[in-house]
Amino acid sequence: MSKTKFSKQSIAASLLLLLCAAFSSFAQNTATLSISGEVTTPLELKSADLASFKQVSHKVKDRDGKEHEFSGVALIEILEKAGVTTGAKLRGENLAKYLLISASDGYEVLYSLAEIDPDFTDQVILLATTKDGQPLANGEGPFRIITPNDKKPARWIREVRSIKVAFAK
Ligand SMILES: Nc1nc2c(c(=O)[nH]1)N[C@H]1C(S)=C(S)[C@@H](COP(=O)(O)O)O[C@H]1N2
Ligand SMILES: [Mo]
Repeated sequence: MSKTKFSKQSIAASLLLLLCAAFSSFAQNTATLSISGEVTTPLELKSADLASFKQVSHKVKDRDGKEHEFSGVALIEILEKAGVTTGAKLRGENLAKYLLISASDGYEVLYSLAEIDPDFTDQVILLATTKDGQPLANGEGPFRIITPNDKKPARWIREVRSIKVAFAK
């Protein structure tokens, strides 16, 4: 009689790997992005919620000079949905508002509203959900900001969890 090929240990290890993979994909699909602060409609978005927005993509070089195509939704669209002062309303005291964007690792970056608004700039800042056609991996997604005109990618914040709109004073 030949002995069975798979030991109990290797079966247990495989099951554990499968469980981990399932959990990480679950975590990616359920991670939410909250938009709060100076908004009329606070939002809690999951990646599936972004499918109904117009999809935009950018080809950009990463810090190693490698080109990647990111796609997702223009950040301004999300802000408009939340009722942030954009367009004709982005004047006077509203020009002193900023976005504080925070990631799950504690990393934070800041943008002013005028940097994002199409009345002020042609740059389309992206809330990306895919890279080279694949959903953003754990550690990068499900949401990442891509700012094509920044000369270095330090504000391309990975694993975005919250965007707070506030007055600077
Ligand atoms: N959440 C998070 N995003 C981050 C960072 C970080 O530490 N945490 N580092 C930034 C910096 S300094 C750079 S250079 C780029 C690096 O991007 P990469 O990991 O895709 O090469 O990510 C940016 N986004
Ligand atoms: Mo960096």
